[in-house]
Amino acid sequence: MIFNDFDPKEDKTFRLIDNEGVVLNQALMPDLDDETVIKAYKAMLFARVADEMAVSFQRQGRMYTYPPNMGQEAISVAAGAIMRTDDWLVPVFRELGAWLAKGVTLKEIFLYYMGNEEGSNYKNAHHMLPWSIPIASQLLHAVGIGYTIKYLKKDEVAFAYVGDGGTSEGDFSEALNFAGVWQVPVVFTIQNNQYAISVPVRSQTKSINLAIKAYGFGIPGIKVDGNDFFAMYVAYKEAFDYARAGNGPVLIEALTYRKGAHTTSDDPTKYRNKTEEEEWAKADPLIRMKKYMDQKGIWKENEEKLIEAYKLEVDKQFEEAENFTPYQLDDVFQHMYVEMPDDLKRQKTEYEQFLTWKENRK
Ligand SMILES: Cc1ncc(C[n+]2csc(CCOP(=O)(O)OP(=O)(O)O)c2C)c(N)n1
Ligand SMILES: [Mg+2]
Repeated sequence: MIFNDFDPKEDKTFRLIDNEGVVLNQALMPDLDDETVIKAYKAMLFARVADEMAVSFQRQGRMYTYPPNMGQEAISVAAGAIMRTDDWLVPVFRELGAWLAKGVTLKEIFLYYMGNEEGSNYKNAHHMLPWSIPIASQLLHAVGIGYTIKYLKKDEVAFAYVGDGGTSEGDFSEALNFAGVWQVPVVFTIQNNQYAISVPVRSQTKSINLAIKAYGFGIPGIKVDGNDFFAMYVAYKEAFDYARAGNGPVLIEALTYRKGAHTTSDDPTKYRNKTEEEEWAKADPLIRMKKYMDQKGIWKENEEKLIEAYKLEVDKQFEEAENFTPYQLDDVFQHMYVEMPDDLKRQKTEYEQFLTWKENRK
């Protein structure tokens, strides 16, 4: 098991291709046919294009905010390649590849960032939780889901995400502790993109890495090069098989870099420098995979044409979101509880009175 060979105590990183796309360990490479590799690259490319356009839509004032995924595509695309329809995705907000693999549409994602609750009413995605804004709270939900899967003896696994910053939250420790105690089928991924908004990971913890935290909870942990699709794929496959077989949870630290801003309201030039960005740019997951495919001679597509087609698709879905029915007042109040509690009813009435007052004032 690679989890045994790459011990976080020794600060080892599991990596299969280098920045030039050269295979470092042929014996551990996943047995994927060319078609699957190409499909994964295309999924990363589509996510990159969608991401860049989302930032531009927001800059045009057509969407309130957006958290770019740029640079982190290999992680969630690899998860998407492993996850089955019945497996659960418990996301944060930077796993676009897995969202799309689950069947969430860009239109729904855009609707959410336009402030429309319908964006979280996924029409095609099965076993998928919505955005989690309170950092790390989603991990407890994932453990609850894992507990239920185990209790009902379902053949499912939950994939749960958190950022490096999220590991400092109490919810992170509570969730991993109970996951370990109950031996639930949850694959936890820490997307270590080096920053929590402006706070660098070295200020986040004194641990030598984040994967080592698994030791404290008695579960396997591994640090993986998160910009290496193949390494992420292999780590996910092992973690998935392990959890599914009833052995309990695993923790993967995926080492990556957030190329863009935290969200469109953030300016990373205030807290990080060009040299660092340029260093990480060499490890871009798309460039590495492309170099790998070029060396194998399996990439025959016209990438510019492909990007043009992707742009048209993104544009189409954005327009659909823009032309969607404006959100209804009820949407703000109705989704949290099966029956609306009294305090929410009061707030709703107050808000309706406010709107009437505003209308009459004109
Ligand atoms: C409980 C809580 N505290 C603070 C925030 C504000 N906040 C939003 S994202 C973020 C940083 C998260 O960093 P990290 O976990 O590394 O994830 P990343 O954004 O880098 O993907 C913070 C502090 C929040 N949403 N929830
Ligand atoms: Mg982070």
